[in-house]
Amino acid sequence: MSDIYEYAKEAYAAYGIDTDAVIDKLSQKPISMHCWQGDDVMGFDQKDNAASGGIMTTGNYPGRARTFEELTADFEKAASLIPGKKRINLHASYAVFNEANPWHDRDQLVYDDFKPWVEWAKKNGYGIDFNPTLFSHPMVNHGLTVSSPDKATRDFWIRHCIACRKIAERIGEELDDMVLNNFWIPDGLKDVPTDRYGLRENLKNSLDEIYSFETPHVVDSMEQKLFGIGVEGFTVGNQEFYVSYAAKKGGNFVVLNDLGHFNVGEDVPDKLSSLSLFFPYIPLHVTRPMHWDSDHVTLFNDTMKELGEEIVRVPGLWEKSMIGMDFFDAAINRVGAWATGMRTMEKALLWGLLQPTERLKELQNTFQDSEKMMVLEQFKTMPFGIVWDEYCRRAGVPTDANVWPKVKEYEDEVLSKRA
Ligand code: RNT
Ligand code: ZN
Repeated sequence: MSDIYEYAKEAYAAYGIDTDAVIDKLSQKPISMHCWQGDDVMGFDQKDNAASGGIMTTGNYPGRARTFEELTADFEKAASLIPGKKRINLHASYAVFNEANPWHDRDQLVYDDFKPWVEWAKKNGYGIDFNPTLFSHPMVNHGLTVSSPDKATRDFWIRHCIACRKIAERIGEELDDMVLNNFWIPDGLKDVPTDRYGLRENLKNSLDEIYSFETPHVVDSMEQKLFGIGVEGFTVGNQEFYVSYAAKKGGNFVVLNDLGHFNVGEDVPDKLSSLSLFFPYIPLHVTRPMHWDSDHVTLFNDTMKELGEEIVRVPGLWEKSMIGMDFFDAAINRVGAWATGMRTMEKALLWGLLQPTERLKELQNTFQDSEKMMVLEQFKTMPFGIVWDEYCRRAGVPTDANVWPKVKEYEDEVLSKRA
């Protein structure tokens, strides 16, 4: 242990914060790393399928993963640069097809299509989360899927969603774990709606059908959005719809908050304490919106610090939060993107753990506002970076200055050789 770490340890100990205990706690909290940063959300099931249906990736940095083998290799490389426990977040579009398991469409997916992922995850000690893929597919009809007025369209996607819940359940059984199965349903209209109710009624009826059977290993979540690309006029699944739906269903039905899916100025960290009073799980998609839901790589900014603070401050939220990342930048090295964004999340949690939480609560509740303000200021310049470095060292991953050299080495040796 370095002298400098001893210095930081003492500095925090003076305020009742045990940095060794903090490091241990943080190393046990899993973060779900999304598979889709590695290949620009293309997936394996459609030919050279740029993301469409409400989302878009921009850039063409060389080295995109094109196969299961490449994507898992890149994921493992990135994981070796990130401290802490990891899960992998999979989309249904990443079914593994080959000669023995020829292509079939999304409404026909079965567990075996994902078996290679499960075996790989077991080998690496990763948990798995799952997502039905209701975008980047020819059956997205006029921007609509399960809420479409067209029955054939609705039925196709209902079959897909049911297949996905069964797959998620089976993954949970195989891993003896809870799997987050998150629905992001892109349905919306390009221009102003004239029948909002009808589409929302379709969505409700479809969800009732999709959720008509029990899946004890699955946390069923729904992800709201303000608007999507090409569907700027109206989104069927807004926050009120999904919060109401999940609350009525009860049990493990919850809403997922994506940091990029709200009005500018609306604050996701602020929402967590409200949801936490009513729901057993609080899933998140952590991303960095720029002007809109642009899904830039997360950086250690004020929103992220506040997120870390809330996850620590809200009673039970450390356990209840299911943190997943959701950024995809095709304009920069993708392994570097994963490493940076995931490390940011770890930093945010460490930031939260290194705040004098109890004291700050006490100060607010006894109206000592001046002191509260000053303590908050003081903690901005505590030796946070030293504890972060020590956490990385104990996890056997590089400190910040040494991440890029490792990424560059992999780029030179592996990524740049991909035609
Ligand atoms: C889109 C949603 C959704 C996707 C992923 C790929 O706006 O955030 O979560 O980004 O499912
Ligand atoms: Zn998301």
